[in-house]
Amino acid sequence: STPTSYKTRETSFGRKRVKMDIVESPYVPPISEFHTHALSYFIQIKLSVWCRQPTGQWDLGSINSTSGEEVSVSLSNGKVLNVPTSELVPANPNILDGVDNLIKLAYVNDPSVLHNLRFRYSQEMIYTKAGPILIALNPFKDLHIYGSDYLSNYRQQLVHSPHVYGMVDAAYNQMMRDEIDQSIIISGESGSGKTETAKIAIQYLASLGGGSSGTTNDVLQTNCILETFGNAKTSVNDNSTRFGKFMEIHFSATGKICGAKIQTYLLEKSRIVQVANGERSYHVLYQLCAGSSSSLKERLNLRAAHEYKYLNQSDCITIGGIDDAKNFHQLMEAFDAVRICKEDQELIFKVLAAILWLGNISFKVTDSENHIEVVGDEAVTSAALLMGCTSQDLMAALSTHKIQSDKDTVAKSLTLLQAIETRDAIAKFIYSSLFEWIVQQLNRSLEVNEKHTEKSISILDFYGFQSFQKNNFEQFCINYANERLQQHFNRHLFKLEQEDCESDGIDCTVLDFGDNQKCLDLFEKKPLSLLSLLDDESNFAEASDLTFVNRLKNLLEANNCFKGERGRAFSVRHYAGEVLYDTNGFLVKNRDSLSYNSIQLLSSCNCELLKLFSKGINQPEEHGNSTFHIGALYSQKRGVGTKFKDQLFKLMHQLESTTPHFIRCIKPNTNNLPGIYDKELVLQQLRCCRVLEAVKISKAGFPTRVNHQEFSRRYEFLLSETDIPRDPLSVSVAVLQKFNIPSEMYQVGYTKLYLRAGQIGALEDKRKQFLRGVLGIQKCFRAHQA
Ligand code: AD9
Repeated sequence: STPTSYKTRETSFGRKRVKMDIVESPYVPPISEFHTHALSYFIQIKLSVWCRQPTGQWDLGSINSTSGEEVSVSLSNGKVLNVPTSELVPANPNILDGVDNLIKLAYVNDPSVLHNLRFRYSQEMIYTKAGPILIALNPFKDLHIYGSDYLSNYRQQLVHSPHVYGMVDAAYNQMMRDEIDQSIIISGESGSGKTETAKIAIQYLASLGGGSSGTTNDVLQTNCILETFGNAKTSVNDNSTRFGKFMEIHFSATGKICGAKIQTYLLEKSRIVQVANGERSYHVLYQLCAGSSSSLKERLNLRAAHEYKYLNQSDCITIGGIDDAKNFHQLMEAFDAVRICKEDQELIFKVLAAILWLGNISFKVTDSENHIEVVGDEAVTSAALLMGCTSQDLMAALSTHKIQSDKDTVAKSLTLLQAIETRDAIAKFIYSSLFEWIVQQLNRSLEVNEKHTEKSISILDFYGFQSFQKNNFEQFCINYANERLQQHFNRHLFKLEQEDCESDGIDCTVLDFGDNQKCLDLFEKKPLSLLSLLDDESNFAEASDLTFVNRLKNLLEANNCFKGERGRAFSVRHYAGEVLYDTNGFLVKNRDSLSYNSIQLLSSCNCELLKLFSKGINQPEEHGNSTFHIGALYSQKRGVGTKFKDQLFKLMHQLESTTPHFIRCIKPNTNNLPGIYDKELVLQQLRCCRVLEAVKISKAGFPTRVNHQEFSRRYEFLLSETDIPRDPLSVSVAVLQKFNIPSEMYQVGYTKLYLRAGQIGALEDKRKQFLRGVLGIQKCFRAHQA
């Protein structure tokens, strides 16, 4: 392609207005779509195209001829199809197969990106860059790409292929060089590899920041403890993290780890009392039953896991290849390592055993209205003993509801459903409080020494966007968080890129792929938002999920991200797609409080931990005339949703002050098997994390900037002597033309050449090839002479 004209125009360059020469090249087909007039170009030089089959699958082919909007295509399998142009997108030349950064693709579209990732995956190259993002495909098998040799190769920058090590190394170097905190934001759906990736990142940091202090080991042990208490087997992942985790790792001026801080979000506490078939509750409960010594068992009156209802309800007690007893010993070692004393360990185990026994407490219906009394068996005596209360007090708390009227207190019997809810609410409360308390202890043990800490690298491992057939309160919170994280991502990629270009005076249109502010407003903009209305309704004892959803339908229709659906449902247009939420259980989950009786019980217990936990409760007010309600009446309390929003704001604030690095984990198949690449599944995940858009934005930018003198000095020799122009600017242009760099890949500034990502790499390859050729000729020549 030869440039047809030089156009001089004025543009702002920094603060000065300077004249710039913009090169206009002849026609090159658009990057992602076909227009009819592009087709002839493709026919002319026999370029490949991707053709969408009626099944939705993309096949490779080439265009034979066109007639109007229809095109005749020969597919690679020999078939000839007539399809409308809308079913075609350009394919990349073979030479680009398996590029390590998607921005090196000439054409960025769904099938090309899928093909490239698949090509790499089949060769066990699980990491690929997408502009600044690192894509990590779960290999579902151990690859030999980790460990000390790799650590040191990346450290010494001997290898450059995309890898978590490479990304973390870059973050570390940036931290040391610019003295700016860094963050590594890992996202992806369940089982995609987030937790493993976070561990690989921590492993790298540990290897850098090691040294003599025990802090590095503490950080690793902390991870082990968190996993034991916060991970569980689910139907998709044997070791699924059931909470969001933000770990700040602090470094001293010399770059050694000197402390850490953990924050956790949204622990799935319903798992304690309710486990779906084939899944498990939290690992620690099975480990305790399997691995405790006989004396500990005796002290806790502990049985085998299958004897506890909370554990045996799902018909899944063990996990293939996992030794719970052995892991229990590792847990105790980890506790020792982070200096959680034996007394505290015993307390923790006691509380866990109390939860297990609570779950075994059963009820007997005593009348036709389903009122109950507690069955006074071993479960009650064991739970009461472990909790440090009398069996009578425990039974009373689980079977009656005290109503305080003006004069005296009346105890009313609970129905079966109410009693079960009360028992389960206590168990969930105890476990989640225990989890928080353990996190506090870990933070104390990892304490960041303010005197030594200089800078930090944080790692965020958070649930990815979720859209199931039925979505509940949990998905509501998780997707809201993802909406915030997405905004952070957009801002970083899009706004920064734009600001940069504008201040450099370069004519670059940064693609805007939509702002999700409207959806965030729907969640959080007062007074009429999903979260504020949820809190409002939660404060009415008479409110129900139905009154809640009706208020949403009446008040939020103006926001076009909201849509009222039939019955108790509504849907939200998220950045990653529309999600239907069923409000069933929203109010109870948002209130998340205990009955007055339960709180009284916990605060009267001898067990220090339970007493402590009861102090931190969102106490419902004692109120006359109230009908039974877990949590009774509320005086304008902030619910789980709003508290989570506050936590999230704090997190975003922290992230804003860091330089972010994004890792998107992708699950290539749902069977957790190596070597299987399900294109549809991968595509769906790429869409959820907007990888394509990010690549397009990065491609739209001009990250490489070289002044004409430097550029011409390096590449001039590639031109044949007759066509070397005199001035450096013209040399630059001639080199670009000679190597057919498409005009959309560069802009020629007054002093500098602005190149898109990947272009300099391509020229360097040409340069190397050329030099190799020259060396080869010289060798031949010498051999000949000899
Ligand atoms: V969940 O949201 O916690 O349910 P994650 O964290 O996304 O999920 P996880 O890291 O637990 O997924 O990975 C799931 C499984 O994939 C692991 O147990 C490993 O068996 C497998 N995996 C993930 N990444 C790697 C890897 N880099 N190398 C080998 C891996 N196996």
